[in-house]
Amino acid sequence: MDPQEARRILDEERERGLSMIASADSSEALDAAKVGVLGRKSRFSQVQRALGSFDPEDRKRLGMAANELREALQSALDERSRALAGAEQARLLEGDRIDVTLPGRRLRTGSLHPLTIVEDEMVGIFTRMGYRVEEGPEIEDDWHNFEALNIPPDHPARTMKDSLYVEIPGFLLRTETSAVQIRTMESQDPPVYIVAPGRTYRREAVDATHLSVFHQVEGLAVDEGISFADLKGTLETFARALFGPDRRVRMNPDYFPFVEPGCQVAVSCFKCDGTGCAVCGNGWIELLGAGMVHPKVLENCGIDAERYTGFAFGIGVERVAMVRHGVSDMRMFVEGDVRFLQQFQGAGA
Ligand code: 2NM
Repeated sequence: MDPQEARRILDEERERGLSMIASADSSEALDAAKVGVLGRKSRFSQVQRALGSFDPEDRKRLGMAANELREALQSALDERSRALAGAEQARLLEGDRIDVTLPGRRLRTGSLHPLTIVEDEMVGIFTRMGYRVEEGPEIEDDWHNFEALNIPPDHPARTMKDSLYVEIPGFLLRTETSAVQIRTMESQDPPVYIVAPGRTYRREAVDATHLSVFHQVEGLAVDEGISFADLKGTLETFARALFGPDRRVRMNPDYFPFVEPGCQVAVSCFKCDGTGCAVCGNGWIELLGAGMVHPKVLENCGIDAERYTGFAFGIGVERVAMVRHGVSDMRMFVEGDVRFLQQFQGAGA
């Protein structure tokens, strides 16, 4: 290569390089253009390598021209690079554009199930009176579910008709939470003041007032000198906490094998105050069963029935929830219809 040719190449490379740089439309294309115009294999580098063979005058002149061209190309590269980066940024911003004035999407919050709300409320009334909460297994054995509760082998509650048996002989789904009270009396000495909330099972046709899976809150107080008057006062306190301070409690004799005497308990109607209306019919709302714990039940649990007496009661959670919230059909609690459940949004929390 002679000086004339070097000069010509530099002139051509200026023209070719600037146009390649100007037409690069991505940072990859720009990188390729840089290699093409200034890289080791470029014609520009060939000129630089040839400089050493020129005489001093030409070497100086063409060396300066080459430097000047490299700087020109480099600044064109830098400028193009900035332009491409700016365009890229603008494109990303356009794609990511958000409207901060749009209203947010409303979160769909869940809520407690109405039965949970009512059960919590019932349990809370008793814990505030000093009762502790006890829980137990939903699969029970014959002893805890029947035998210890003074339900003899030929009692109708024992037959396949009323109970749901599991495949292990001698075990069944508990038909009431009383088994929890038995377990507690077996393992703890009096005084015992407990409530046992939980799920219970009966082999029963489902209708507006019956479910085969339902919930109870049962209570038990065993101490020296516990009387029927204590039972009435306790249930009165419960009824007034749940349905208002003016409620009265009525007790009618009833039979349960595990209590003696036993009674059916009704509360004066919170709507008509006992005169009779659409909510109650005759002024009274039957709510629960109760009684004095049978001495045989105490003895079955190793408690001295000469020294200790006790009362017990069983309350249906579904029944209370229906009365409390004006629900006409018990099946509503288990159908999972969101329109039903939403009406309890925010309650009980
Ligand atoms: C009821 C009615 C009356 C009851 C009795 C007991 C126990 F374990 F102490 F014997 N627990 N629950 C009872 C008494 C339950 O439900 C309607």
